[in-house]
Amino acid sequence: MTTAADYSEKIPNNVSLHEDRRLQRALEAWQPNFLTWWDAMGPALPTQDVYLRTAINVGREGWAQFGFVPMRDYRWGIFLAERDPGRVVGFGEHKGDPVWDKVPGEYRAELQRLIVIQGDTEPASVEQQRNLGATAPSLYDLRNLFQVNVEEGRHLWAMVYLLHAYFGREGRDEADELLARSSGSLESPRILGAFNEQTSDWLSFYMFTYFTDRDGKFQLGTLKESSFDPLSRTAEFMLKEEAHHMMVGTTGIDRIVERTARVMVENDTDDVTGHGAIPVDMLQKYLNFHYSVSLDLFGGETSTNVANYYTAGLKGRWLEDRRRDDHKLTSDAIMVDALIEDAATGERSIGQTEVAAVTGLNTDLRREYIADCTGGVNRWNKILEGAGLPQRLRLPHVAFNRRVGAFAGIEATPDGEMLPANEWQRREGEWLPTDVDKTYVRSLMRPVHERGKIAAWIAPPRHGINGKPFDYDYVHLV
Ligand code: BYC
Repeated sequence: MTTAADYSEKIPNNVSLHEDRRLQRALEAWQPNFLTWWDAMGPALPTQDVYLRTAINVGREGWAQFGFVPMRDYRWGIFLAERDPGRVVGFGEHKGDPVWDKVPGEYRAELQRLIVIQGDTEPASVEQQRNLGATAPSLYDLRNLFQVNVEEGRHLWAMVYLLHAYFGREGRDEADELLARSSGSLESPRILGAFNEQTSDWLSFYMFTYFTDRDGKFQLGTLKESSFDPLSRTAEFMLKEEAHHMMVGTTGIDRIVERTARVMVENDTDDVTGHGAIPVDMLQKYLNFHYSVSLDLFGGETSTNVANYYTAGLKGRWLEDRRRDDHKLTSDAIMVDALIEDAATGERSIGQTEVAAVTGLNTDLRREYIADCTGGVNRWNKILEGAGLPQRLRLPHVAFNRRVGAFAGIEATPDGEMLPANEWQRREGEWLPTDVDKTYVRSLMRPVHERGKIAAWIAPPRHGINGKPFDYDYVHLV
């Protein structure tokens, strides 16, 4: 069972940290490094305090409390979901065995790698969002940005705890490295592609929290299935916080589409740039970008890594226990997206090919993700439809703008037609944000830090946070 959350300690936790003095000391030694990183790479806008949610326990009810907190004093804690003492391995070759409380020697390297990759994304996103506070469209949005930032910080703590507690000296070194790499750095970049991209405006922020945080949801969902129980319990609790991040993205884009639609109708024009709103075709380009770089985060369509992770019981499938098969997949097959070469002519085309189910598991997860993303697009299209407009947003083809996996070496249109490189270069600006688009979006990013006010390119939210109204003083600036 979990112990009650101990909030009196330097590092709030529900893992009885005080019982392991060595671990406690190691984490307390890492804490000032974390704060130094936070000061240098975290939110740049100076604030007095922010109306924030802080995780305090893991129960179904009352797991978090709300209140004004100076961000630097946020209580970043270590919380694992309650232990299920009867839990058994749900998939792979150890299916049915009791889950592991320690790291099995033979899987040490793989588990460490998964935890490091997960951990690396958390500070990366904080770095990417560092300067957004200066151009927030409202205090409500500013508060949500900071909420996301502090919780990504907590997710970093979650992974650092696992590295310190279960991976010895190497784990401690990796925890240090998590603070040493930085997003976009040439010498020492973040591990995964999307986490080195810039998030320099709020449209990108909402697209990121919709599409990239959603990769987080699905990856954490697979880690929640892990036979390494501490990882599973950590991921389970992180998913709770993650839901808010996706709400920020979903409703953020809702509100932009709503504003655009309104300006289009009121002025009877598609070109809303003269009215300070963001045109639908520009929204589509930002969507295309964030969606395609997020598809890359699922790795190759076929992967021996993922096959090994699954067979060993380290990383499961999305909602593993709802799958109606033997959860071992030793003789199953799956169709995956692929570049097919015609044996006779050598001509290549976008198609599908059959592979062993275990090697196709990145595709399986990516498809779950795509289905989930469709939900957002349908929502935004309902807003356009409700306004009586014919425009619609859509997800581009899986081969569009890919840098990882089967389609990394080709170019394709959003409709999935292959293009020669020179044609792609000529037409890329039709589908991805151009410098002109980016300059326009950035020109809209003027701070609105007055209580109850909102920028002209986005509609106000329907609800405030924790029952508070939109015009609440969510952030006290210095
Ligand atoms: N960029 O076998 P392959 C989140 C590497 S987001 C650069 O095809 P695999 C969050 C790969 O590492 C969730 N490199 O793929 C969101 C491998 O390198 P090694 C983050 C890439 O291993 C918002 C090689 O290419 N969590 O939480 O089956 C805000 C061959 O790879 C990329 C996780 O991802 C890329 N896009 O799958 C805050 C979970 N893709 O090992 C937070 C942990 C692949 O040969 N990670 N590579 O040197 C994993 O499960 C897997 O490592 C991946 C890749 C899904 C990322």
